[in-house]
Amino acid sequence: MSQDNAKTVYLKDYQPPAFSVESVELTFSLFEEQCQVRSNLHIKRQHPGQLVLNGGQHAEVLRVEVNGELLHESGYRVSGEDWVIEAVPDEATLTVLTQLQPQNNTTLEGLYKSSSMYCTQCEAEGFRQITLYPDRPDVMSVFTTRIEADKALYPVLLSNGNLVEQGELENGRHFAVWHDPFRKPSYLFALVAGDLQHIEDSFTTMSGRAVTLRLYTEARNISKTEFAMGALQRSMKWDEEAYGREYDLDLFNIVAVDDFNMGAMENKSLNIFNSSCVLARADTTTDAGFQRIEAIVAHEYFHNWSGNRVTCRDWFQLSLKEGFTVFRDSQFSSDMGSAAVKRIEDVTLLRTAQFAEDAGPTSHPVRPDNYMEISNFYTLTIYEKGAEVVRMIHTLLGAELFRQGSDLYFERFDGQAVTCDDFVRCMEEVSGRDLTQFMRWYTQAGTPRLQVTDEYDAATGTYYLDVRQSCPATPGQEQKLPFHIPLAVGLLYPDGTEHHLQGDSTLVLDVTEAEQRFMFKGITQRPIPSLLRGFSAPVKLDYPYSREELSFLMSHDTDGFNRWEAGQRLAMAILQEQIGAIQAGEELEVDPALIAAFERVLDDTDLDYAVAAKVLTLPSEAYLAENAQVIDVEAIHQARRRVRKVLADALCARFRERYHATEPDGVYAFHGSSIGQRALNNLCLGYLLATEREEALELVRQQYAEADNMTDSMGALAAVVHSPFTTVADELLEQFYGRWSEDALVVNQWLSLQASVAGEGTLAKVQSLLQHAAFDWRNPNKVRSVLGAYGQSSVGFHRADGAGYEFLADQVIHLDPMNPQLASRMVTPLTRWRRYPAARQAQMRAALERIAAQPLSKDVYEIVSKSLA
Ligand code: 0A1
Ligand code: ZN
Repeated sequence: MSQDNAKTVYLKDYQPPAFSVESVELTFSLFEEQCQVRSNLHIKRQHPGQLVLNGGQHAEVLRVEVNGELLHESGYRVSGEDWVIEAVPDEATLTVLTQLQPQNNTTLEGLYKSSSMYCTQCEAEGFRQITLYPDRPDVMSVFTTRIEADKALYPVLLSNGNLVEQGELENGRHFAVWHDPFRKPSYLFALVAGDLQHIEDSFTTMSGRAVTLRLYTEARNISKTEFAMGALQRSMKWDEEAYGREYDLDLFNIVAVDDFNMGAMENKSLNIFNSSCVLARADTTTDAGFQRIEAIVAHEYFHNWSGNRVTCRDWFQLSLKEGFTVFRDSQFSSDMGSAAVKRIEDVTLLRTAQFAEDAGPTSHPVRPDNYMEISNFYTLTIYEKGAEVVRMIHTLLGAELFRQGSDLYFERFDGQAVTCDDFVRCMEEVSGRDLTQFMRWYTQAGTPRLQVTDEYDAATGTYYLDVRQSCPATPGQEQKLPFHIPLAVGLLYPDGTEHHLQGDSTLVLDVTEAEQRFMFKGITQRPIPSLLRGFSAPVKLDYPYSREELSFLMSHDTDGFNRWEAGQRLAMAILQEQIGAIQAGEELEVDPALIAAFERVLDDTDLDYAVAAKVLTLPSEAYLAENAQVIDVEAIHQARRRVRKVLADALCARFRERYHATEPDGVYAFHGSSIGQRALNNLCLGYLLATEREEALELVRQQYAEADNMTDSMGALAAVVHSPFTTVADELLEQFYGRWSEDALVVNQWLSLQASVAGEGTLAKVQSLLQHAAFDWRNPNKVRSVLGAYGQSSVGFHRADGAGYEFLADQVIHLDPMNPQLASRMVTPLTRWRRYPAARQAQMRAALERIAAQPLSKDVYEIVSKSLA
């Protein structure tokens, strides 16, 4: 493992840039063998210090001039990616000429080729792979971009801002000039050149300005663009209504590209999307896929204010834009669909994946104070926990004051690069609240634990809640100080009525001490507490609920989220005792309380279908693993399978009834009630198949044959692929591939379904998928569909012989030289080795050590070295 390039950057070392870039003119000359970039920077001194530019290995510097004079070797010093230019006048024009080979750039950072088009990805530090530049978010400049390319091959030439000029050149070439009037950091720069089709629509803003909206893609995908266009219009409207944010240019472009490391990118007025996160059609995309696309389109659009107009001072502040924008997109999704279901999904992701990250070797605060490779910090902690932190501020202040705080933030910092403190200070100012202690959410890592007990004094009608908080040590942070935790509570009486606390059914308690007692007066009977309503803080909460109390809350809690949560707690307790029994080699009856609870839900035809489907879904193996002291993959898998089968057998008739009763009529439509119907249908189908009866298999075949949409096709296919009916599974998988082999996005769903099967045979299957014609190492979606899915496949990956770990290590080593960002993501499952029993720990460590023995990218080096430390 080499440490040469793995330097740690610290927040405490932040210095403002010595020079600003007042404006920049870029000229890209695109040719098949190479591309040249000429850049003119108009710089101006702001602070004492030297001019530091950044240059990456993909940009070969051909020439640098200062005010038209060639810069000689004595005039600069290069250290790593930093070019320190000596003796520059306080105002100057720098000219930089670089040469690139985008066709060979497999890292997908900077300028690269995807299919037949050129595109860019500059966040976080990709712009330095294009030209020498002060590539840091606090240098904001006005960009003018000229693109020259062959007209037949690249008829469409796009960049940020407005098209100001275009025309013909010699030799069948043409050019376009784009000007973006808004100052922006280099990470928001974008360029696209290709043979693209587009759809066009418009949006009239609240002040009456007409904005042209275009969505570009290669011709073969044009039939999948309409949904995203609608989602964009809904987002623009919502941001005006909910946040008073109006779009600021006359044109907004989205481009879909096949090879992309992340989901999408918010480049100013030229959002670039991974095609999997923007292209959709009923026959190729599941309901979950549609919802994801709507959320990502909104997320990127919302960045125009939370990210672009107001950006981050440095990359430690990444959650300033990401946490806030995820919070905004989740509010949008709640408003577009079911708020209860959206909250359940967000919390599920947070508690399985983010909590696991926060308990592992790469745990970091929402505002980290150091990093080696910033690309590794686009994490669930920055995004999802960051959103929860903003959500807590919203809970503490209330909707109205929060909106005032956000208005103040956008007004005060428009056009600036700022910090998380600046954001929180606006919230303090409008509310008069002191959020000093609250800031610990930004600086302390780890998931706090709340231990709640209670006491009821019948004589005085007083009820007490005793809350103790703690937070486990995380790397570099042994001791934690108490957090400021908004704890939303309600009190229910045994007859199902609710005690009103200060006139409201829910009261938000400010938990600020390590141990704290809360007192409630006028309580006429011992109540059942409904704690952490709506999941008001990203914590783990313990309270000694009895199974009767949980069943009671499942039916009577007035908080929709906590009704679901009570069911999850009940199921968890029952699954955990089954795990214990399996480990002890004993047979234990599945507590009939769970069957009874499920039966009540199945009988409740008034309950929203989508919510019912969530309530009837057992906690995942990943969630069970996250909550285990030591992860016994086998026992977890068996226990969950067993409980599922017991529920399926006991309630078979009910599942059948609901399956038929909720058969959607008419053709596919993407709207609330039919999404819920399909979710509940597919859930019932899954349970029916879990009975392992032939008649259920017939239902699967029938649904698969008759489906007019991907949700139902995939529902049937997934049910059978995860069942013991392997012959039928293989038959349908083959049929599916035969039908969809030309559609890469559908094939990806087919790949990941097979790679995620929980079985010994999955490794061999995954090995053969890597050889399949449909696989391509250079396409991150393919790699994620196979390796990413495999790493999550519980018993498929965590084989007793350790072959899964060996295999993953080999693939990471193979991938790293091609695409470090992606390789580094693929390592994640191995980094969690401390959570497993000793034998598996040793095997996982050995796999990590083998990776560590290779020459590695900074990306993989950081993750591997931190997880071995
Ligand atoms: N800012 C984008 C996500 C993104 C982040 C990093 C990237 O490259 C390292 C690419 C995209 C978003 O939040 O959508
Ligand atoms: Zn984002």
